[in-house]
Amino acid sequence: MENTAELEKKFQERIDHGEVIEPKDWMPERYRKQLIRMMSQHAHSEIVGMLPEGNWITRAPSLRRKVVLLAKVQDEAGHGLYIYSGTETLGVSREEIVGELLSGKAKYSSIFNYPTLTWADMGAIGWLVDGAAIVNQTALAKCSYGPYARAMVRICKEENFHHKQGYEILATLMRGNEAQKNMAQDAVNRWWWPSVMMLGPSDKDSPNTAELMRWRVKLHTNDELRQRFIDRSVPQAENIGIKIPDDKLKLNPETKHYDFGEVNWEEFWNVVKGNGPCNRERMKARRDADERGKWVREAAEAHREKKEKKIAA
Ligand code: BYC
Repeated sequence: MENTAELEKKFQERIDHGEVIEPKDWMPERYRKQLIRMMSQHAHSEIVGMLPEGNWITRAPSLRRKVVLLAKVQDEAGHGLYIYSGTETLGVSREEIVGELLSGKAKYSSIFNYPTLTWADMGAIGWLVDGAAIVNQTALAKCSYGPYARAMVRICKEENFHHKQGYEILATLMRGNEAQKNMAQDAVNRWWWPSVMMLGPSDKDSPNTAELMRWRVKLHTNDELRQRFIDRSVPQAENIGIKIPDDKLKLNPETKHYDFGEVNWEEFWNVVKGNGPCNRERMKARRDADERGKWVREAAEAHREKKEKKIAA
């Protein structure tokens, strides 16, 4: 019988050789816990993330826009469900992880605590929020835990569609009249910095990164991904005449990356702690939905019990 230290050593060797860890493989308890934390928070973000955009389905400016937005919001539900299923492979139940969201113990992404004030916000979310998510999730598609990595492959394909539809909304508005251009610019002014923050605290304030990188759950640090997101987004903004609200943004000829201004980390932590503009509203929406769905769960349970009794008889 191998002791824990030997098992941990072998586990780390598997990780270092680029092997994929599957649910029935031995894994350190802390690896399991970290994945449950990260994956469940990711799943919650997908589900809570349906709310800001769901707000505009009934007010989409054309039938085409409504159909596309409906499909996108529905995709987010699907993402949440794959990731919840992936999390369950680690030995926790759906009820447990959803319960942690509803009790306020588990987090979800800070970005979804901002309001969607105009139609242009649908463009800014698709372009910036999905854009930041793709940068993060393309790396997660190569992470060491098989079920999470595989879920990310499909999710990234759908996120690319979301990113393009958002960019197309903004590009269309930027070809419109002054009011439409101003609306697009105003949306980007409001969503840029929260999107930059969404990639997580700066590396010096990120307690989980070192451990997650050692286990190849994270392949890059938060700051590395933030830089990648900014480098990709600036030329896209220039292409359609959008100005990014950062006076310090400048291509550094030496590093070939964009230098950027100071992130307001006080705002970020304030939102993470539950004091953003829409935290209370989002949690209320999820708690109300849970309450409204109770009878369906009870009916399904009663049906299961009846079926089991029939089989046993
Ligand atoms: N918001 O040590 P750190 C989408 C927390 S949805 C809130 O760097 P880690 C979409 C962090 O949890 C896609 N909290 O953590 C859907 C930790 O607290 P705990 C969402 C944040 O795990 C609908 C503490 O701060 N994507 O695409 O190494 C419509 C210290 O942070 C945030 C994911 O969830 C934040 N932004 O790195 C449109 C990706 N950032 O848990 C689009 C999966 C940090 O110790 N997650 N915190 O109490 C990850 O990649 C990583 O967990 C993070 C954080 C980069 C987010």
